[in-house]
Amino acid sequence: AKGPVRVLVTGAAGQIGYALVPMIARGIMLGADQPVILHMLDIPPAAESLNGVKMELIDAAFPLLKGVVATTDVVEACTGVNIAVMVGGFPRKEGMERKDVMSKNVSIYKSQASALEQHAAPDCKVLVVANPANTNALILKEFAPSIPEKNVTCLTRLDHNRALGQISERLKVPVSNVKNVIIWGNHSSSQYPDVNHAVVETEAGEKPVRQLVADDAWLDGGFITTVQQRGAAIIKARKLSSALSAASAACDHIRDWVLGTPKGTWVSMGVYSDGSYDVPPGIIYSYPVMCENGKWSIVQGLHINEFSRKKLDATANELVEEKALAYSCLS
Ligand code: NAX
Repeated sequence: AKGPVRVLVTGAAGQIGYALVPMIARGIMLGADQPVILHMLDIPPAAESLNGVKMELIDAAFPLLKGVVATTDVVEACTGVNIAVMVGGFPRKEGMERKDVMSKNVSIYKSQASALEQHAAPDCKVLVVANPANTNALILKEFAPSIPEKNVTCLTRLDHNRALGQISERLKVPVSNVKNVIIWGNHSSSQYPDVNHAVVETEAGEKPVRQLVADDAWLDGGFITTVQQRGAAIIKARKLSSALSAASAACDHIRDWVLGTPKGTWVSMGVYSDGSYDVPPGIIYSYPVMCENGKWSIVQGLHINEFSRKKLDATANELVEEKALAYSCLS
């Protein structure tokens, strides 16, 4: 039998945390044969609520769950973790400037970077969910220099799954038959959901999404804005931001990273740019990736047309600006 894997969830008393921890404890993230020990971190005002989540995890009697650490101590939370899902952060409140939110989160991610670097397992894989996700991940990477840069990623899988969902709804095909959409860039409204390489599995083999949809105006217009604005649409409908879909996407991200992507299929992950596709190096940028043996690699050689080029550059520029803003908060 496999030994338990320690999974940290920060912000575990929040809405995404509440949806995510039972998924992890049920084996959705790491597989039905993989025991887990959950480490849950939140801040002191949420300590009582966090303890309530721990009580419910005990009450759910999950067979794979071999232990629960619920704490407000970041060192205790990070000690020995193999996977860290960083959901905790400071939310943007009405009337707050972008710089103020950035400043709060940069200081959280700077200090949690040090705790992870010093106390996590040496091979720890990190997924940042909290916004601004790409830039929080970048700060974490910069302030945890001994964690391999390939181990620090951010979540754009929710956007990727939203894009799959939109194509599935439009074509009335099962979402599992749609693959290889791409989210490029920032997890913000500047992201570029790209279907130029996406396909649908049909009885007659794989067909390009563009050919089946046969509506370029929608694919280059309404489809893109729907995916970009989906988070806002959920808030409008639910009066709360996405939680179950975000939690599910976080599980998909880690599962594919650890257990591998199916042959011929790629997914979107925010990773440290190496300059692929002429994106500036030194930012965390969402790319199409394939995973094997616990490692991701950027899918190379895809043709980028002029329309896409502009969109890849615009979202890269936003990330370069966010990076500068984050550093100005540090000085
Ligand atoms: P909640 O406000 O419900 O939960 C956040 C939790 O983090 C709270 O319990 C809070 O006490 C805790 N927290 C705050 N500071 C902390 C710290 N320093 N250490 C540990 N915990 C801390 O927000 P929720 O709806 O769960 O969303 C969490 C984050 O995910 C937000 O930043 C949100 O913007 C982001 N999202 C990112 C998505 C993505 O695709 N990358 C999509 C969903 C979501 O909007």
